Amino acid sequence: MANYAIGDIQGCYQELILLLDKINFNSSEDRLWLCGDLVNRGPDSLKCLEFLHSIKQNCLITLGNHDLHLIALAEGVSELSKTDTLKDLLQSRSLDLYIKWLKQLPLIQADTLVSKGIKKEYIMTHAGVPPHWSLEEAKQHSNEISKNLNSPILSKHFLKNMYGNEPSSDSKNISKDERLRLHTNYFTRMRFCDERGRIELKNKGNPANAPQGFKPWFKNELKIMEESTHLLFGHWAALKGITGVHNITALDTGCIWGERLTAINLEDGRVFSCNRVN
Ligand SMILES: [Mn+2]
Repeated sequence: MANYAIGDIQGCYQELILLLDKINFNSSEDRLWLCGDLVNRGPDSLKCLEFLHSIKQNCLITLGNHDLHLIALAEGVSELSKTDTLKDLLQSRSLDLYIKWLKQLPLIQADTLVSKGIKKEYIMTHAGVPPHWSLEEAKQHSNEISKNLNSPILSKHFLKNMYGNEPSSDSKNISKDERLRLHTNYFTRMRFCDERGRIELKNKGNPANAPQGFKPWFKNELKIMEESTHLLFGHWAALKGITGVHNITALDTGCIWGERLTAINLEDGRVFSCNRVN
């Protein structure tokens, strides 16, 4: 059995299939860690979900911002933007099945694996983990989001409320709606933050051009990191897979932007890539 971590797929179905072929993916024993943004912007979101749903027993998945946006569209609380490529998926007869499945996925995944002979705790989120959260706290915050997302009474309100960049930091004084929006932003949209977890969501570019007072989130001292911890995340294509931190791995290598889709074997560290087709 092998564990492979794969970056933002975003509807790049052809590249996903070519990549799985490259790693000799075996659905009877291998496991895929998918950091989210399974859909949108790319050409084949429907095919991606059909396929991933069919191998869901082999997948550990965390939700990304585009997956949450798809859920909001399906629930009728948001509207398609010009850059969304989700029309055929939203018209699919199987939409309800896929939305039900996606809603149950967490914002954080963690498991212990033996990598190069050493036991490691792998932790994955879509965008990152803010500096002031332990693993236990992050799991609680993920559970709170899931509970709201899966509640027939609270779901629509949660989805409508999740859009927006404020508040920018955690405090005991923020309301439940503000807390859920901030925590969803931490898990699924964060790039730059300061050492106390204040986020800046407007800047999407090169990590070297951090806005004043902010760093890439993974350059802060992180409460979640212990000696055997290894973090995995996607979302930030401009990093080109490079964090400069040995136990934090960026998985998004910009397939959607004409670059490539990447899989990393978590047991031996080998990296496999498939270039964007056409
Ligand atoms: Mn994303």
